[in-house]
Amino acid sequence: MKKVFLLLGSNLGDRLPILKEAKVNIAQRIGRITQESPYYETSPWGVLDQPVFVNQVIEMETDRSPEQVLKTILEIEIELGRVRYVRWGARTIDIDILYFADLIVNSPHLVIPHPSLQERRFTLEPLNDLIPNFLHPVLQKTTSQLLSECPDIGSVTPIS
Ligand code: PH2
Ligand code: MG
Ligand code: MG
Repeated sequence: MKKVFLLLGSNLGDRLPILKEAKVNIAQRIGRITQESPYYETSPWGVLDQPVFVNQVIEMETDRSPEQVLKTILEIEIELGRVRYVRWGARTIDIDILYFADLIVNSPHLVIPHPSLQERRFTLEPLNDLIPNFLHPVLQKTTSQLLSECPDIGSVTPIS
């Protein structure tokens, strides 16, 4: 079993029910969800003129390969009606692999750890809730170090 960390995001439609539905599918088809961060409302990063996101990081365990997990994630995104019009633009559901245990993957379709993780407060805050001391296998820094060095000033606010 490998520990996998996924970032869930939505900024179109019924954001929270969509994330919950995504987790039901993830648990059924990839593996058990073992920890969840709070939900956060986060200001858009990259393309600023779009609705506010809901983001959450989940920890899960799986015996699948990174490629198998990616394939299933893409299927779940499509089944939940993913629409995406532009890069970094609005979408109903986005599921990204942040870490896959301490594996390093560099293939044309899949890069792990997620290459932008350290630039995004909306990723680092919920990740830091779960694994502040986990060492990024490439950058060799903990989540809390990455968070304290992150220049992103976007807002990340827990939903009560
Ligand atoms: N995802 C993006 C681009 N910008 N901004 C926030 N706040 N949250 C996201 O999940 C997000 C984003 C591309 O996947
Ligand atoms: Mg993404
Ligand atoms: Mg994605």
